[in-house]
Amino acid sequence: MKAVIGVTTCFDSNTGRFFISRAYIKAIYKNGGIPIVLCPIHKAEMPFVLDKINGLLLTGGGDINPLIAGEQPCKNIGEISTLRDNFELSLTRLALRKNLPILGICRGMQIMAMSAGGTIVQDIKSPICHMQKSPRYVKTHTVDIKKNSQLFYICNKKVIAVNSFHHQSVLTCGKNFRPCAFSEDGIIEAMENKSHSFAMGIQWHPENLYKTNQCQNNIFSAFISEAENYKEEFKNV
Ligand SMILES: [Mn+2]
Repeated sequence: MKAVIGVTTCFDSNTGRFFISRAYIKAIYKNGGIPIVLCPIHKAEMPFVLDKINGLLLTGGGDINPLIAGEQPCKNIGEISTLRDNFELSLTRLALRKNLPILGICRGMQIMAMSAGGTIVQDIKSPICHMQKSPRYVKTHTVDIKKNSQLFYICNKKVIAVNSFHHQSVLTCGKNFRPCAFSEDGIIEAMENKSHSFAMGIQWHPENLYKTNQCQNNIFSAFISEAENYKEEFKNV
């Protein structure tokens, strides 16, 4: 059966517009999934929406409001949308409880960590550039993948090159998550959940690399395949 994948969107509070990069949509289509775009809804309605999808893709985008973690904003804080933050955090907590397959990309990985009680770094200090100015399909730094991780099994490589468009990163992964890839400066570049069939966070943007890189496409194919086989199972998280 085809998997319906709920995809979260960016929100521009200045113009009142929701928007999303087509690359996510195409990557889902290419791997046999059916994407549907999810806009923020009330918490009481989230279980109803989650019942309609087989997988959740948390997309990239702006920064997460530091006040949610009880922190003051640093000087380099980017654009934030508390509407989007609250929606994605609540939805992800519920999706984790249902064991719904979840792929979190860039900001989406950070949302996943926070929804599991993890923490993020507001502004990375590193000699490695994590906010590249090159086009999105250009790979600019390497990541080292932990052997015996789900990601290693998916990529079948120990070291891969990736693109990088983040100035925030995951500091602690949250309950049941563990880091599974690092850049050379020790930044967590991917994480996965030990007690979940597929809940993976990727700090780079595989949706801009999947066309030419088998390993990057495998991230989507593994996610969609889990979504196709998804059977609801409640977890005590
Ligand atoms: Mn990076």
